Amino acid sequence: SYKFWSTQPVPQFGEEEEPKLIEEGPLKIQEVKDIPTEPLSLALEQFRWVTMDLTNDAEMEEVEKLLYGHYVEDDEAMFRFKYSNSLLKWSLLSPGWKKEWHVGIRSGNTLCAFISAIPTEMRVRDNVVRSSEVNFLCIHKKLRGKRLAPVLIKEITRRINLEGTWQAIYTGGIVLPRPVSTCRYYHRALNWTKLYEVGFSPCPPNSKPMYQARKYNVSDTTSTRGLREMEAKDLDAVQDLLERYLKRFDLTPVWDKAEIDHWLLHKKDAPGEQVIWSYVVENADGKITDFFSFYCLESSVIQSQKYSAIRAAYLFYYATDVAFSEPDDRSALKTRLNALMGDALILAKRANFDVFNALSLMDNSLFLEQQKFGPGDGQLHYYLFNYKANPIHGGVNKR
Ligand code: YNC
Ligand code: MG
Repeated sequence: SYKFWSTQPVPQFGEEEEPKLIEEGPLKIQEVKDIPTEPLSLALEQFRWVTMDLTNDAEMEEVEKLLYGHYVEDDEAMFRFKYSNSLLKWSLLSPGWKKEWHVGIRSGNTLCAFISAIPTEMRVRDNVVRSSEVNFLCIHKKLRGKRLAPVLIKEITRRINLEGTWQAIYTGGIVLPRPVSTCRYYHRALNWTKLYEVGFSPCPPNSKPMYQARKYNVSDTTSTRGLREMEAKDLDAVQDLLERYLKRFDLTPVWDKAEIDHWLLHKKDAPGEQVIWSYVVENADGKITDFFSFYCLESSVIQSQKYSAIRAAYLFYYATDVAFSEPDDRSALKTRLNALMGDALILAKRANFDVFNALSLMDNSLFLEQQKFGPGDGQLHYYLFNYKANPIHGGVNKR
């Protein structure tokens, strides 16, 4: 019943779902010379393809506005992701970004649909795969249900293929053929009263708002000795630590120095709002033993007199040496991660976040409960395009 997705090089439901191990790799092999050099035709006359120049403030603002009004909402349509200008720059102008991969459709002069990709290298178990990360698929609410999404997806596929890239990774809240991994969102209130007032956090029947607010109190000061903001001088140490830590997982990005710099290091002199918060732990010998990071993604509160947005911190990458010094000791790792994440909550609270979000991936199960995260209703499915792989438990992060 997936009219479009059944025609695409992705694993279909029903095939090879038995627990036997399959050989991993591409589903379909193609060559650049066979890829059309002209865009797909847009059946409807008023529509035309545009390549967005996101280094141009006015064009970036158009994308921001489209997403602001029409991007992802929760099931009850209470909240909608609100990507800031700086968050979009961080997400879409990452090292190696290509203008051709920022694709829009205009109707007259109005931007009414968008899809994007950035280049990235991913490791699926033992294979490092040149690939793209597709994100920000968005169609104006008035143009929904007209089969425009498949057209956007085919067009971005063509543009990615023209660069000799044949694989993609993408995520979504809906079920499509066929997730390689599925995670759940967890939320940790930092400003419980506000979350309650906007309808995000219910008050359990056996509790009272006052008790709930107290339950989610965090202390003012962090407790990990040697914890400080990450700086440019830490790039090598963080890259080395993260690379070793990520080897423990089956689906991860492979980042070079420029990507570590881009994705993790906040530039104090950069204009706009801060997007990424990264911290390291430096021990007495000057060695970096741990690091963690989170980024800021607000959600518009669609109906509220009092608040227009929720400020959410999303746990991003982290790593700790404890995983190697005590490789078989889950309890040592658990203790350390709880100390680090307890401090992350304090720092996020200090930076005025209302809630701290994390997914059920990496080693997060070791601290979610202890740090008072609760499961949300949202699931996040991970998909690979043109790559068959055995099911994966706990891998990448997304933005
Ligand atoms: C979705 N999120 O199943 P079938 S996530 C992929 N991802 O096809 P129409 C989706 N496909 O079932 P509408 C999808 N949502 O017939 C729907 N589809 O096979 C499929 N929402 O098209 C759907 N952003 O145009 C169906 O649907 C077909 O008008 C129906 O538009 C959908 O960015 C959408 O949630 C999502 O703006 C654009 O509802 C619209 O409803 C919307 O009739 C709010 O489309 C915002 C929203 C999605 C966020 C994201 C990741 C996107 C990944 C796309 C797939 C990339 C594949 C890899 C390509 C590169 C390959 C290489 C190399
Ligand atoms: Mg449509």
